Amino acid sequence: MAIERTFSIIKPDATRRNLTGAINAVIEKAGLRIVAQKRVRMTREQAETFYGVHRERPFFGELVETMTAGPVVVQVLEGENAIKTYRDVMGATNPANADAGTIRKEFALSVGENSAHGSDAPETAAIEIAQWFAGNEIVG
Ligand code: 3AN
Repeated sequence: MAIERTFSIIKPDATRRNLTGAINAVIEKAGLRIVAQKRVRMTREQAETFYGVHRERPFFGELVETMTAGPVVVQVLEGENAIKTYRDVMGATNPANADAGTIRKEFALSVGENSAHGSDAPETAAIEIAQWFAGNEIVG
């Protein structure tokens, strides 16, 4: 399996509760390397662009509100099979359905405030990484 990169967001519900380090510990324990990271405040426009694929979904407004409610930590994670590995480490979208030990089971508040985002495919990972990081900000 080739080394892959994925894009991660530690969401406002988690930064608000001072969980960045705890989530990073889960990420690193899973064998993923944090090769880029910065704390930013998403603008409404950035959140709408980022989640554009969900624009027609009934929860889109709530999603944009939630993602702009406080600071986020955007990250690039690197490792073998990083996209699937991180999806497994995050757990199910709804924390009620997430497995024990996953980020969402341990930390998420609800399906809307579910603490972490991870890319779902190589194509989206590339687009999401490019939205938030310049090439020289990623140091593998
Ligand atoms: P995932 O982040 O697990 O890939 P998606 O892509 O289906 O899940 O949804 C993107 C984000 O939209 C979720 N992380 C969550 O914050 C939010 N979301 C998804 N479904 C709902 C819902 N039913 N109600 C509120 N927010 C939702």
